[in-house]
Formats: sequence, C-alpha cells, structure tokens
Amino acid sequence: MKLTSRSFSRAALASAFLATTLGVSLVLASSADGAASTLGAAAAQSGRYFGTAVAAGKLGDSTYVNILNREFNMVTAENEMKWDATEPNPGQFNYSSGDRILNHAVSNGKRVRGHALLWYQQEPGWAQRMEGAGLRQAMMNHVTQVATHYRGKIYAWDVVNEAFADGNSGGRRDSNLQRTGNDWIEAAFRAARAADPGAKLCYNDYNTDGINAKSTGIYNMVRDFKARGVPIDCVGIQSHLTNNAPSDYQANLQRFADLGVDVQITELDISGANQANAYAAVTRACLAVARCTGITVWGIRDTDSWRTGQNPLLFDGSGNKKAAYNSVLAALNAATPTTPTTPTTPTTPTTPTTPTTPTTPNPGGCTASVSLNSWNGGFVATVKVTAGGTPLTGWRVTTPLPGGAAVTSSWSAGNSGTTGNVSWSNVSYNGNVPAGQSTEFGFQGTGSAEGLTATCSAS
Ligand code: 9MR
Repeated sequence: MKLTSRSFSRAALASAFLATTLGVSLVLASSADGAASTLGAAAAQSGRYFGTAVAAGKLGDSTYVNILNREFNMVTAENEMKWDATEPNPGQFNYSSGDRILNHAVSNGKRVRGHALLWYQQEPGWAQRMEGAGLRQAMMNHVTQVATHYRGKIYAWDVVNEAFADGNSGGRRDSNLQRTGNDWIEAAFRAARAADPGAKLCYNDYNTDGINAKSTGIYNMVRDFKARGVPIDCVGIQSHLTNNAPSDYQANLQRFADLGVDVQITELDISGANQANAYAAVTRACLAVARCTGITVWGIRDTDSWRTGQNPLLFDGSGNKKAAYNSVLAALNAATPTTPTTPTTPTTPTTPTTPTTPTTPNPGGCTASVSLNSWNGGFVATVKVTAGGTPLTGWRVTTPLPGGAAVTSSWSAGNSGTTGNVSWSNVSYNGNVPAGQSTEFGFQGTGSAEGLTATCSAS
C-alpha cells in the first residue's frame, strides 16, 4: 500500500489532545507495588500482552533479539505467514520462515498472532492471476492448509486483512478475492475455525482507528457475523498513526467490544513530534476497554520499520529506549490490578450455523454428525465423533460423498478413498474418547457435498 493512502493525512482531523478526552486516570502506580520493568511484564499485570512484528531475517541480529526476548510476549510474523510466503506455487506450501519465527517465540515463552490468511496484497503471482470459482477454491484451500499447519499454536489469526475500502463508501474494497463473491470473508472464517478451533479469529484493517465510514462498515459486518453465528472472535485495529490517535479512538475500540468480540491493537506505529504522548494515549485507551486484550507494535527499532525515515517505533536504531517507550511502560504500569480483562485462553468455537445433519444411529458405540461449510465448487466438512455409553479406543466413520464430490485434504483422521463411500479412521491422538465425550476431524473437497451424512462405528 501507499503511505499517502493511509492514515498519515489524518493529523489535521485528530488534533484533539487525546489524554484529556479519554477520561482515563493518569495516576501512576506507586513504586511500592513493584512496577514492571518490561513492556510484556507490565501488560501482563492486567492480563494483556505486548507484542511486536518480527522479521525472520533479523533473528540473527543480537541487539534485535535481545530486545525481542526481553520486552515482548506476543509475536507477529511481519511477512512470513502471508500467502506469497507460505504457498509460492499452487498447493506447494513453504513454512520455513514462518516456523522459524513461531519456534523462536514459543521457545522463549511468547505467543503468536498469525498474520494473515487472506489479503489482497502479497498474493503469490499465481493467485493474482486467478478469478472466480477456481480462486475461491484456492483461497479456502490456503486458509485450511495454513491454519491446519499451525493448528493449536496460534493465539489469534488475522483471517482476513484489509478487505474494506478507504473513503466514505463503508463498503468492500475491490479485489480478485472480493470478486469471488461477497461471502468470501465468512467462508474464510468458517474454514479457519474448522482447521484450528482453538485460535481466536480476527478481522484486521487500517484507517479504522476512529469512528468513520470504513470502521463502521466493518462494525456492521461484525454485528451481522455475530447475529448469524459466523465465527469471529476479534477485530484488529492496526493503528498506523501520525502525531495523535483520533479523539474517539477509545470509543471506537469500545463499540467493537460491545458487539461481543475482543479488540486488539495489531500494528501500532506513530510518527511525529507528539509521539510519546500519543503512544501513552493509545495504551491507556486499550487498558480502559476490558476486551482490548493486547497491543502489538509493528517492529522493534526505528530502523526495522516499514515507514522508512519516520522513526515511528519505541527503540532507536541502536536499540535504545525512546521517550515513547518510557511513556508506554508508565501507562501500562498505571493500570490498576482491578482493570477487568477477558480470559486469554481460546474461546469455545461458536456452534456452526450451517446445516448439521441429524445424529446417525449408534451402531457400535459412537455417533457422528457433520457440519458443512459450502461454497460454489467446494466445501469444508467438520465431523464430530461422540462416544456412547462406553469409552472408545478407536473409531471408524463413513461419509458417502455425492457424485462429483472429492476429498482434497483432511485433518485429524486417515481416509481410505477420496470419492464415493469414503471411510475415515482415528489417528494416534484421537482414538481414545471417554464415554459421552467427542472429538472432531475434518476434510476439504471439491464439488458439492450437500446433504452429507456420517456413520460411526467403534473399532
Ligand atoms: O511491514 C510489512 C512490509 O515489510 C511489507 O513490505 C508490506 C507489504 O505490503 O507489508 C508490511 O506490513 C503490512 C501488514 O502486513 C498489513 N498492514 C499494513 C502493514 C504495513 O504496510
């Protein structure tokens, strides 16, 4: 994207001094209760995280890594989990750089925000040249494959990034993704939920920092998703800012939270002379919203920033703490222990709203039910296997696929066949199911699986 098309022209609109309009207490925590000395520890005092974008290519830079390891407890791959990086050729996946970042984070006790499953930018060339049903199939396959690869390891995924238009329309941005049909966003969220039920699923965008036409368009989408049971857990407010956050920044976070989703500040960087004050104001705004679960800055040192020459980050090029760092740390330490927070554990997946087939008779100690997420030309099926009155030590499920439908990938079960009467058996870790309990597996396919049923037997 171009800097000129982003929020950097917003300074004139955002001249109000934010700290006064936010109405947040400025009382600092007394040193008697032991103020935390790093961003991550200070954020953790109120159950929040403080993260940064990380570039795999910098993990050999000791100044960079020392700051990363010391200060941050959440990590976002700056580019390495994007579509062009993870699927450079159709169906050929490369997780080497993404895994490097994830492994560094996990082995240093940090969590990971996944960024981003679908974005109109940084599509691989082959996807850029696609349209229509073929592209939709490729998109859903990408979401399923990448979320499955990282299943159980990601705190929150930016499932869809930057799908709304700038300006006053409040509508979607044109892209080849959008041209596959307006339901592409909900299809992506459903596929991501099926592939990694433990990850929070977020919509992420920029120029959404205040209440404006674009953020309101997103607000309306989230409200609609919640009403229809489309699985969405969080909204990322990127917050690439100049001088100030808009005066209604906190109110905007709050209105999203009031829809029943978490909000996260996902790509914070602030240029300009008022930088230190603006960083503190953004931090206080998050702390004042119970469902604002954390803040991520988009890079560590000014020299790591995508905003070359604007010095919008918390550390200078030599790795020294800037005034902005001190103001963020003080704001985090000022959060009272009573600040309400939401649990950071993954939310229970919402019940799918797509048709669920009736539970089949229980021929051998288990039942199976199917939840289908279909689009024109493809589907994701999630199959729930439930033990009867006795524990299962293994199970087998058959799913008779309609003519023309074929399995293209699957997770958490082994299959025999890809068309017709496909049968599935448990893998090593999900064969034992206590009486009355359930486990899930899933598969993706081409064609239509409308009306799919599943029959379970103990094995
Ligand atoms: O910081 C990223 C930069 O290294 C890439 O060249 C750029 C490609 O468009 O993407 C940057 O990160 C973007 C993020 O993925 C989405 N929101 C805007 C960020 C800044 O452009």
